[in-house]
Amino acid sequence: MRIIVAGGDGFCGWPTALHLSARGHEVLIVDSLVRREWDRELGTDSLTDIAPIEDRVARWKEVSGREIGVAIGDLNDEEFVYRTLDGFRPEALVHYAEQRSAPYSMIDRSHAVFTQVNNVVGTLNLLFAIRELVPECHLIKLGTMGEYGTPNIDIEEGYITIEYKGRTDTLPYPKQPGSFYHLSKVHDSHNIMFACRTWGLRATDLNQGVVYNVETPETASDPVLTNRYDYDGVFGTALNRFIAQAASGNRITVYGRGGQTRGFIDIRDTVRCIELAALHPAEPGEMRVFNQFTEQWSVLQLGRLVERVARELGLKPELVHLENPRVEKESHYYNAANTRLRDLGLKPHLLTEETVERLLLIALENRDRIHPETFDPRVNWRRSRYR
Ligand code: NAD
Ligand code: USQ
Repeated sequence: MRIIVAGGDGFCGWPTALHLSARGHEVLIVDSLVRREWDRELGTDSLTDIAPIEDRVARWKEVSGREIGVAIGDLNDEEFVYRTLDGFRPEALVHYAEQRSAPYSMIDRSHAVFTQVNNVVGTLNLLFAIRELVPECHLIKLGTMGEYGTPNIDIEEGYITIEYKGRTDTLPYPKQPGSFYHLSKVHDSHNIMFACRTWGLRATDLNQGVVYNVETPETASDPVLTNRYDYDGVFGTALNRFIAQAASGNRITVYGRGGQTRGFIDIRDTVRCIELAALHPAEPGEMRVFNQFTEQWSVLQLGRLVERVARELGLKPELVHLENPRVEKESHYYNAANTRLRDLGLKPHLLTEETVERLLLIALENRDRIHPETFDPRVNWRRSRYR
């Protein structure tokens, strides 16, 4: 299959491009490399030393004999988008290429506006280009579990059947996102649903949970293929961040009471989910929604798990409850469906102490690269400015 991986230089996109290439698909990475610029803007860096994209694909060709194409450009540049889709004629397009940090979107007005324009306009450009150039192409779009928020009822996969005043309908599940970033994903979902309904496009919206771990068999096969690992207060996410904190002798920062419960997924399952979605495309006119996570954890449970495994390795982690910089429920009901990807054949890697230990060892190996001053949360949802 000819597959574009938009955002293929990023944390999820790079291992996905390798996974698909290793399985014989013809892959084109599309990326503006803007994520590397945000590191410079924030004074942050990947825990792991990541090679430039040109070196990455050159080494992949040496170790695998397979070629991955690269098109550097911005999805907000419509001419670039049209030219790229016209040249490659994708059968599937995996869309990861967005600003994905909730704190980054909450820094101030300009970061909120940038996030929504970057994400919503990029997706709109793809929808129009697909309609005009490759209407059969299956759009595989990364959404987020955070679109749903934390309602006091079970979360379904995208749609809910409601009986109201004697009538019944299946409608989009209500959305209560918790940041301007998460809102951008809701706006994307609406635009994609409209494009499928109106133009007959086919799309799968993958509402992914928080991704942890860093390696896949392909990224671990050579140092130049190493994947990105974010740990800072803006781009770092719950489990990976706690690991870097514990390994470097810094505090494990649970925000508030820590009862915030989310869906989590191992990066090795992320790449497999994308492949499963590509191999089983949506029908024309259909926007399918799959909840892409494998298990639920509260952040306090994760913090305690990291603390325990770190102690077994002889480290002296300290778990603290910080005043929550976000506005979110810290104790709530959470029960989300996630059967559709399993029905397609996903066999989850559930979180084990061995995985936590392996991640702690990776963090210890890269300890010199950690900038402790970037751990503290510097973005506050209430004040909306960066300090
Ligand atoms: P990332 O920031 O590591 O990668 C995103 C990539 O997209 C970067 O390489 C960046 O340069 C590129 N990009 C951004 N805007 C672009 C644009 N306008 N044009 C071209 N390229 C652009 O993010 P990630 O962690 O790999 O996440 C990938 C996707 O998965 C995102 O859409 C995110 O919302 C979603 N997601 C991520 C997680 C997670 O825990 N990491 C969880 C759920 C959903
Ligand atoms: N949290 C802490 N301590 C920390 C960091 C986070 O307690 O040091 C808490 C947050 O307050 C939140 C939870 O952990 O309650 C998750 O935060 P996160 O930063 O790990 O994840 P989030 O902001 O939700 O965003 C990440 C990705 C985003 C993706 C989302 C999936 O950055 O791209 O969409 O996970 S989901 O959470 O399902 O929406």
